[in-house]
Amino acid sequence: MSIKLYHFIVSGPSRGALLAARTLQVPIQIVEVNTFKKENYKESYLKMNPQHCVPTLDDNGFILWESRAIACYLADKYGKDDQFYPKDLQKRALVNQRLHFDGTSLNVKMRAMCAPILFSGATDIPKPLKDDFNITLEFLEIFLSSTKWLAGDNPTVADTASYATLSSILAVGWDISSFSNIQRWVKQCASLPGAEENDEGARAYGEAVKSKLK
Ligand SMILES: N[C@@H](CCC(=O)N[C@@H](CS)C(=O)NCC(=O)O)C(=O)O
Repeated sequence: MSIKLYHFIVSGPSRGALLAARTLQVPIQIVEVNTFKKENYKESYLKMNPQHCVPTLDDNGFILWESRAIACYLADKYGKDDQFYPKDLQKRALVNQRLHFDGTSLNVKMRAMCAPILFSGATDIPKPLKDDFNITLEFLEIFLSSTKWLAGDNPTVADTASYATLSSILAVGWDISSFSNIQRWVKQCASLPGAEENDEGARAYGEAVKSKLK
């Protein structure tokens, strides 16, 4: 009986799923899949996940990918209480809203800036993309103006996913000095179980991007 996470430490989504597992204290066996070396295209991996992305969870034969779906599944199945992913309909809906904000805005916009540098030979980030990302951060700043964590008084799957994303761009050197709520929240997240491990991967991501910037 083992729960495996096919994981690449450089990948924000992969770190997001692992950070959720660490916060929930779910024992996880990590299987490294280095996407820079195209290990995610091996036949055995494609058989399990034809979408060839990391992370992928194997919970005793139950296979699941999409980092946020993995985090929610782990919280529902292994959470000792329902704080990390509430069962109450409206509390959960708010967590889902913040979680989807990460999945459809924060992370997507960060990738739009960094993927061309990592994979397509770009050497700088176009100003419109930078401006757009800062607008997204303004929303995050507003969310954090009324609550300690993204969706209330305690950390949830929305925080672990968003922190995995934000820590990557912070490691690239993004300036958040004008966002005081985000700064406070980043400090809180840095004390979550598993945050150090996340930050190590974020630094690797940051170095990979910075090494290709002009
Ligand atoms: N929405 C997905 C994104 C997963 C994703 O794109 N992972 C990247 C690494 S950050 C990957 O595996 N890229 C290689 C590929 O898709 O072939 C999630 O949150 O799990």
